[in-house]
Amino acid sequence: MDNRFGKLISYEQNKNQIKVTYANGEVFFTVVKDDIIRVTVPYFCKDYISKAMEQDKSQDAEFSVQKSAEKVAIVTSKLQLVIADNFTTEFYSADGQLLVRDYCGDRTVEKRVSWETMEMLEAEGHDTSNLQEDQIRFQIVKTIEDGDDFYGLGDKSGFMNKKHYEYENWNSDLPQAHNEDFKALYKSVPILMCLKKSAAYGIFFDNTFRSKINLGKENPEYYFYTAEEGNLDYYFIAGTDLRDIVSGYTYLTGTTPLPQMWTLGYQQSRWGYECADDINYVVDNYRKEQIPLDVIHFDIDYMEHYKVFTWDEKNYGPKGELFDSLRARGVKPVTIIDPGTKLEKGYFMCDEGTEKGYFATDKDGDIYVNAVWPGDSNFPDFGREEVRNWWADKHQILVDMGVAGVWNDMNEPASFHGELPQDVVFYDEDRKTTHAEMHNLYGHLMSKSTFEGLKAQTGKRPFVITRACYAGTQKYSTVWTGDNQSLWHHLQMMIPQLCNLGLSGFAFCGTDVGGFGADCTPELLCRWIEAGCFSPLFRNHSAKGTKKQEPWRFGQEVVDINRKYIELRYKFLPYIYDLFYQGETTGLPVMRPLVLHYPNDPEVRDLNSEYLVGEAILVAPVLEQGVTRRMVYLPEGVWYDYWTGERVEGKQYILREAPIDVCPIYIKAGSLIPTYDVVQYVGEKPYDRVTLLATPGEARYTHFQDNGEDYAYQEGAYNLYEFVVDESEKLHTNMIHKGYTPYEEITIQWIGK
Ligand code: MIG
Repeated sequence: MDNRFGKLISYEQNKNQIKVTYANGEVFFTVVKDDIIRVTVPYFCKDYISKAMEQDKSQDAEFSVQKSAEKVAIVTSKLQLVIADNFTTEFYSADGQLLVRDYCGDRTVEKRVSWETMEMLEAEGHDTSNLQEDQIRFQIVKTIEDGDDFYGLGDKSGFMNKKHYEYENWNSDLPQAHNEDFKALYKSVPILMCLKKSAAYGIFFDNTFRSKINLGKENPEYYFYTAEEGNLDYYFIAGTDLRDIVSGYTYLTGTTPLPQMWTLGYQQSRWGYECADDINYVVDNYRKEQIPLDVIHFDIDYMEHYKVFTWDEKNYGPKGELFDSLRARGVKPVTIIDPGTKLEKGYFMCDEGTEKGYFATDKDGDIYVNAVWPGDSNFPDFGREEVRNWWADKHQILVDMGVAGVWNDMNEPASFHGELPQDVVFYDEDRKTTHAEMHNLYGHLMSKSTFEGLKAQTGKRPFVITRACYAGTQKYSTVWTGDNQSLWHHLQMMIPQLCNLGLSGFAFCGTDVGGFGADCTPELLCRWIEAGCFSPLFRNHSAKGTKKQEPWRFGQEVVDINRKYIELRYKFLPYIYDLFYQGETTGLPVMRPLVLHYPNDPEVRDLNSEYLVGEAILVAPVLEQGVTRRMVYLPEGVWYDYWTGERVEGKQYILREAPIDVCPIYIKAGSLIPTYDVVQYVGEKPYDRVTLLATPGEARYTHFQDNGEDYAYQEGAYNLYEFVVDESEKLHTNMIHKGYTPYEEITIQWIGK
């Protein structure tokens, strides 16, 4: 509600859009589909085109509009919206259950401290952002009902349930250890999901300016969302539980596309592999220790003076040579690319970008300069298609050398001499605008450009990893959670952070295994490899100057434990790949919080220490130093201990022994899980046989098989198998679609029998 609007006067319908006229303003309500209504007040730009969506997502949904006594109601088969004076809205489910309504009282803003006090607090190094007056273009305030819990919001730090916390959307590269009181990290994914006692809804706030969301921290009676500029523009998604909300949200912003199979293999990285020998040593050691490895990452060290799209021949040898030799060993090279291009006459990126006017400028039109790794640098204006195409084309240089994927860093954008001023000029296609609007889109648009370049140049499914992004970036890129540290509480944060990213559309996400900053310990690396072995992006990465973090740096026991869990990962690859294949259609993530599948179980609403892989696998890793047994919650149903085959009844807490080499894993009764023989890298041997792990009970499972690399599957070059286990525990196989070389052998292996 907003008092400035005044009395509701009339409404006007134009196809699926209802314009409501108030005494002092207009609001547009668009029925996108039967469970999604968009609400817009075009304060900023009348025909704003969302960057999160690639096209208008409106369907021809049936709905009716009724006006009675100063109220307008929009009714679809799944949702009812009642609109009243002062832009007051109430959303109900189809059966009349209240989902949410606008809060009609005043916000109880706490008294701010004086400027003098503030200065003293700042001088002492305290964070005073809390105490400053908000800059607000608009605000929406909605009620929190008894039993509401909140999820989603991308990569925010802290716990699974976001209730009673406050966040900001402003892509930020903060070097301190990320804690649960951090308001913003690298990504802005403003999809809020509310799970109620027996319903759910989502609100996607599609605004790229700095915005805030306060989920009952100010007052437990309401939550609010504010933005500094832009349109009030949100999509309301109605559903029964979080699955519906994920589905509605990814319907709007897109699902994570099926990746190449090898990108799901194990990856090693470090900032500080300074020459070809460093890289060769690491790769050869993996092979020697017989620990599978698919990818090696090249951090900024590989470039000449950190100039993007160059290669340091002095330390890494002739272009292409090292990459060829890595590929001969089955290892795919991924190189980092930052957006800042060195300001240096004679450097092709600088010359071309300057001449063509591709860089952001200050408000007076001079090319804007700030420092990043190469020193003074310029920032490509990715908001313009021409610039994105130029940048995309440059990837040919990398592809020609043999690069298999690209890792986009520093694209918040981060800068060493303070943040880019708000008024630096960027474009939204041909509309001139500022950093204030484009900041949160910078990583999104850079990833889109990278994705399109790699796709055109290789014909393969691009492997892009980005640090900064916006809603919808999942269509172009996988993400990692940036600079975590080798801290137990960062291992603990991995589960809620990746699960919330997954709910927010990013099925392909991961954290730096072992921690990026600070020094890892043998025990922490073991527990991290165990906890992370089902995380979609599975990469060990660490910072220059910290303790080296490859498994053999910590002794034989750590090597053996790493091998055990990395082999487990390779065994389960076809299952993870199937989850991606299904997710491309459903939007559901690979790594899932239990609350996604057990919405009616109060025990799982705040569960931060366990996760599901699809529906069949439950992982309950040890996340604390020195701990060798843990309490595991199993939700309803029957579960089988993966290691011992023991049958355990669900809906209870159990105590599981978990010495340093054991990560408790449970398989749901009536599951079929495809597995492959362990290889040292994807492509070492043909995947010509599949073993189905089965737990007792009737089961049905659909399995996808293709070449794992390109888009041929979209033309039918794949197999789809339906496996059924009947009540006599006999396996039946149906080929539902045949378009690829089938397996030579399909076997079943029982757990718990
Ligand atoms: O200012 O490229 O998050 O993964 O190793 C640090 C060096 C820049 C930050 C990334 C990290 C990467 C590092 N980068």
